[in-house]
Amino acid sequence: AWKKHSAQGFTTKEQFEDETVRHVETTLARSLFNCDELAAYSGASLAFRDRLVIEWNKTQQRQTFADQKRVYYLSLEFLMGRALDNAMLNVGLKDVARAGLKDLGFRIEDVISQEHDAALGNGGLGRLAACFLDSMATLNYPAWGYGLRYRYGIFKQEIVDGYQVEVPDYWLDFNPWEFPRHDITVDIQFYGHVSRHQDEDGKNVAVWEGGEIVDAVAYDVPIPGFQTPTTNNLRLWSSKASKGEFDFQKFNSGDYEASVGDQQRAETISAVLYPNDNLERGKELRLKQQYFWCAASLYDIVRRFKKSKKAWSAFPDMVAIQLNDTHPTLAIVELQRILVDLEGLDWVEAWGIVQNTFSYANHTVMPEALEKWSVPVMQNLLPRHLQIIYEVNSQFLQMVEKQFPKDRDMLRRVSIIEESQPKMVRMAYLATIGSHKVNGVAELHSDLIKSTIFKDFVEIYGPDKFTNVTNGITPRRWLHQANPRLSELIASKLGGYEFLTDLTKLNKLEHFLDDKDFKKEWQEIKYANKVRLAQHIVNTTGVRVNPKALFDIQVKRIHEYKRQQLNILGVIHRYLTIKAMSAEERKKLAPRVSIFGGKAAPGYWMAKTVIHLVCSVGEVVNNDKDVGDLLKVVYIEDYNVSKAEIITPASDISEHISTAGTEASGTSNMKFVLNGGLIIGTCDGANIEITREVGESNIFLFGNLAEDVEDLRHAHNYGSFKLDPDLAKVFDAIKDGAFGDANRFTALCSSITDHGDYYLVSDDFNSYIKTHALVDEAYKDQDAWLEKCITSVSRMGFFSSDRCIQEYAEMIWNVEPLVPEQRN
Ligand code: 26Q
Repeated sequence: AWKKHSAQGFTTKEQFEDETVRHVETTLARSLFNCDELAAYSGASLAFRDRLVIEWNKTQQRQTFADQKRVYYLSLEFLMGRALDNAMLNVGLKDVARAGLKDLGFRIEDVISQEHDAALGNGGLGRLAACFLDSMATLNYPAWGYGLRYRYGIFKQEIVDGYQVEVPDYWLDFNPWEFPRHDITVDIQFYGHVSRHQDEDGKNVAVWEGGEIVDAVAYDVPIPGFQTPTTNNLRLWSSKASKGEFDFQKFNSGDYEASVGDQQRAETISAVLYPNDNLERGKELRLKQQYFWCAASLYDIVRRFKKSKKAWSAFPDMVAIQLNDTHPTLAIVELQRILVDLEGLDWVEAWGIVQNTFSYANHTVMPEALEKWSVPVMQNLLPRHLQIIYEVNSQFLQMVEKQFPKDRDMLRRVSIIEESQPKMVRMAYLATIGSHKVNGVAELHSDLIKSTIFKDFVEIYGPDKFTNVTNGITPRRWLHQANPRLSELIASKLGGYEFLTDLTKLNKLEHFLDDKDFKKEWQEIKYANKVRLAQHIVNTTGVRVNPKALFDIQVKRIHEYKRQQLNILGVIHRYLTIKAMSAEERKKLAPRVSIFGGKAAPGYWMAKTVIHLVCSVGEVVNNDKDVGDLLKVVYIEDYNVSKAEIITPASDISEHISTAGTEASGTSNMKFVLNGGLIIGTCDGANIEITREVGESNIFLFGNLAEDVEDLRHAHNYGSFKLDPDLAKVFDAIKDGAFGDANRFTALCSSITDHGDYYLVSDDFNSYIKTHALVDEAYKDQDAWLEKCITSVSRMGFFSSDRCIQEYAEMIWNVEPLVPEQRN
C-alpha cells in the first residue's frame, strides 16, 4: 500500500509560516526580533527547498529504477537567475507564501528581490540552457544538466561617468539552492605523458601517466518542473586540490606555502566564468575548465551506466549527451579514451558508441566565435586526448579519401587539424564527426551552417545528419513569473492556465479581439509594467521617463554584429530631427524612450565605446529643454535575468537588428513578443519564423537580406562604399562635439566610414530610419497597435521551449518522459 511520505511539506499559510520561522530560528540561528528581509528570504527559501527536496529524491529514485534512457545536457553556462520565485510558482504555492510573508510583516516582492541572481552564463546560450532545464523537468524527461560551479559568475556592470566598470560577482555567500556532495569527488588528471604497455592478452594499450591531479566536487541544484512530479538535477563541478596530492607534497617537501599555492591553483579552475560572448580567445585555463568539467561529467555518467551491468553496446540506448555548442567537445574524446584505454573495447566499436551517444548544437556561424585550440597547448595539457584526436582524424580522412578520391583540397578543408602555425584543433569539426546529429538553432541559421562551415560535411555524411531545432523560451518564467497580471488575464479568458504548458492554446485569444474590457485591461497591464520600469529607471539613473511614451528597448550583450551602434546613431538622427522642428511640428510627434542595456566583454573595446556613446547621448538629450518628453535615452546598468523580468513586460517595441545572417536565433525577441510588445528587426535568426507566425503586418522588418550581405561587403572593399547622407549628418554632429569629446568616438565612426562597414550600418540606415517612422505612425493608432500586440501573443505558441525540447527528444535524443505510476 502506498504510504504518505512523512514530510510532504507545507500546504497552508500557517504551515508555511511555521516552517519559515523554524528555519530562521534554528537553521539560521536568528532571533525573530531582528528578522530582516534577507533573513525572511533565507527562511522562506529553506521552507520551499524542503518541499523540492522531497520531490527531487523521489524523482531520482524513480529514474534509477526505471531503467530507461536519460539525457545529459552539457553546458558551460546556465544563466538561471533567481530560484525562489520560480520554486513558489512551480509548486503552486506563491499565494500561500505571499499571505504568510504578509503575516510576518513582509512584502513578497521585497523578499524575492533579496536573492542574488545565479548568473553562470553570458547571454543567449546560457539562458537557453536554463529554459531547457525548466522544460525538461516540466515535460518529465529524465534529464541532468552538467556544468561548472563558478565562484564568480558574469561580472556586475556599473556605469561610472558613462563608462562600463566590471565588478566581481561573488554570489555564493548564502546559496540555499545548492547541495554540496563531498562524497562525490572525481580525480581529474592534467599534463603528464603517454606510454605504451602490453596487457595480459598481449594487446598494446596506452597509459596516461604523471602530471597533476585536481579534484572535482559535485554540487547539486534541484530543478523543479512546473506542477509536475519531476524535479531534475543540475550537477555543477567545483575544483579543489586533490587530497592525496596536497598531503603528499606537504609531506615530501615540507613546504607549506608552496602547497597552499597548489591548492589555490587547483581552485582557480572553477573560479570564474569567461565573460566573452561570441568571441573565442584560446586561453589555457579555459581549456582546463572544459576538460575538468567534461571528464568529471563523463566519469559520473559512465559510473551510473556501469551500475546497470549492461553491455557497452547498450550505452547509447541509456545515455544521450547533448553538447551546448563546441565547449564540451572534449567529452567526445574522453568517452573514446574511457572505452578504449580503460575498458578495453576495440577502437571501431568504441567509436560507434561515441557517435551514437553525442549530438551537437551549433550557436554561431561567425568565424571569430568558432573554437580552435592550439596543438602544442593541447599536447602539453592533454597528451592522450591529442593522440586520440589524431587517430579520429586519420580514420575520418581515410573515409573521405575513399569517397572523394584525389580531392586533396577537400582533405585539407575538412581535416580536424588546421595546418597553420601553430597547428590548431577545429572543435566544430571534431564535434560534428563525433556526433550522430548536428543542429542549428533557427531555420535560417541551420540553412546557413549547411552552406558555409559544414558544407563539405553535408557532402560527406549526407543532409540527414544536419537538422534544425528552432530555439524557444519557457513561458513559466517569461510570462507567468515576469508578467503575472498578463498571465492571469489570459487565464481568465482561456478558462485556466493550461496555456502555460501548451502554449499553442494562446491562439484562442484571437476570439477576444473585440472584447472591450479585455483590451482595456490588457492596456492597463502594459501601462502598469511601464510604470514599474520607469520607477526602476528613476531609482537607478535619476532620469524621469514618461510611461505614456513609446518604450523602445534593446537589451542584450553588446556586440558589433547586434548593432547597438545602429540604434544609437538612429537615436541621434531623431534628436537632430527634433531639434530642427518647429514647435508645431513637435506637437505631432510621439514621445519616445530609448532604453539600452547589456554588458560588453571587458576586453572588447569597441563595444565599450558604444556604451559610452549611448550614455553621452543620454546626457545631452535628457537635459535639452527643446526636447523634453519627446525623447529620453537611458542605459540600464547591469542587465541580467532578474532585470529582464522587469524590462521585458514593459516594452512597446524592442530592437533585434543584427546584420542579416549573424544572429543565430535570438531568444529575447520571443520574450518581448510573448509579453505583448512588437519588434523592429532584420530578417535574421528567429525573427524570420516570428514573422511567419505572427504575420508580416505585425512586425517591423527592415534592412538587407542575408543573401546580399556578402556582395555588399565585397563592394565596400572594392571602393563602392557610399555613406548614407542622413548618417553623414549624424557623424558630423558627433565630430562637432555635440556629445562630448569627439575623439572618443573616432574609431567607432571610422569603422563604418573608413574600414569597410563590415556590419552594414550605413547600408541599412535609411531603411532603419524609415521603419522607425512607420513605428511612430502605427503607435498613434492605439487601437490598431493593441490589436497587433494581442494577435502576436496569440500566435507565439511555437516558441515555447517545450516544443523545442520535444523536438530534441524525438528527433535527436530518442528519450521518453517518465511519470510515476498512479497508485491509490
Ligand atoms: C568560447 C571560447 C572561449 C571563451 C568563450 C567562448 C564563448 C562563450 C559564450 C563563445 C560563445 C558564447 C555564447 C554564445 C551565445 O550566446 N550564442 C547565442 O546563442 C543563443 C541561443 O542559441 C542564440 O539565440 C544567439 O543568437 C546566439 O548568439
